[in-house]
Amino acid sequence: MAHVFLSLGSNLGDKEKNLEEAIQRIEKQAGKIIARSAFYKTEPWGFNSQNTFLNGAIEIETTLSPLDLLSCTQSIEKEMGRKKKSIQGAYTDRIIDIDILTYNELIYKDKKLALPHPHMTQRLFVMEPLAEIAANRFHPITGESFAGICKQLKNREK
Ligand code: PH2
Ligand code: MG
Ligand code: MG
Repeated sequence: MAHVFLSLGSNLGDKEKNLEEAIQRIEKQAGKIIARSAFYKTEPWGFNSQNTFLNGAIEIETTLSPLDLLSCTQSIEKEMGRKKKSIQGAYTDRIIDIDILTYNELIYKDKKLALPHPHMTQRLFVMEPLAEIAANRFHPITGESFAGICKQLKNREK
């Protein structure tokens, strides 16, 4: 069994319902939900949009390999109606985004998937929900606790 942290985000439609539906589908198709954070209202990061986000994080237990888990989360995004991933490399509004943050302590990189998620430590909308459910877990590369990374991001914003 692998322990995996996932980040969830939605900034279109009924965002809360979208996150809830994603969690249900993940539980059915990927594995048991071990922990889930509250949902946080956040401003779009890295692109301009009128639509604020709702973000959350969950921990799951899965027997899927990292690449099978990626196929699974991508097909859930499609089932829920997500269309374009990006327009010319820029982020776009989305019904649902499911990102794999960490998979055990695995460090991995190919064309499709990089673990841990390469941008997670720069994004408060990822680290705040993650630190809520996994304060004392450690980033596989930097060795810092998720709570520590989150605290640094918050201090930087001040
Ligand atoms: N996801 C992005 C880019 N920007 N901003 C917020 N607030 N929340 C997100 O989930 C998010 C983002 C790329 O996936
Ligand atoms: Mg994302
Ligand atoms: Mg994504």
